[in-house]
Amino acid sequence: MSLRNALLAMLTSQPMTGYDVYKNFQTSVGYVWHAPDSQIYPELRRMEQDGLISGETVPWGKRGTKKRYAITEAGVESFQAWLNTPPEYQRERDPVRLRAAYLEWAEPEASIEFFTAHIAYHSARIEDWKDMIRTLRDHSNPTLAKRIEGKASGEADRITAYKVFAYEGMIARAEAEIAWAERGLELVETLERRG
Ligand code: VNL
Repeated sequence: MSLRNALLAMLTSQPMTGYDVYKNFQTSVGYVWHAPDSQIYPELRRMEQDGLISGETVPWGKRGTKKRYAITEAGVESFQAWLNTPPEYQRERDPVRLRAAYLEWAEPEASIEFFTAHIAYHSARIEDWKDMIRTLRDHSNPTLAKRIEGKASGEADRITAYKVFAYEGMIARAEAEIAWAERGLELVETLERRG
């Protein structure tokens, strides 16, 4: 269901071919909802069958054609119904905390490696998200640029502010992960000190 909404989000910016959906996805909403092309193309076909998007055949190259998807009225309604309904929460399935809970079984070196990798992963993601915030603020992100094309500047600011806010949430969470992993390194140091 979430992938479907992420794809509807893409098509609220402009009509696109499947390939353009895929490309735009990877440089926008894919930063908060990762999905490979093997999920995107079949889901677009199902969404067309369900009437949420409509595929129009348009000329392509010398003699070819391609299908361009546009969100339908039913698609917009479904997207808004989702946004106007509170989210459903899934109970925890957290591989990192599961592992942390049993580090008494691990080699201390492996525990140190675990927390160090955790810090490196989240640090890298923070950099990606900060870059994204920059390209949202300066409107150079191609998906956002299309989305705000022809819009009054107040409306463009409103559209942009929510996207920036989403990334600020991602960054805040990653910073908390890093702080936690740093405490984990200290804990391993304290608990596994030998001799
Ligand atoms: C959009 C553009 C969304 C860039 C994004 O992430 C993004 C958009 C949610 O215009 O839909 O990073």
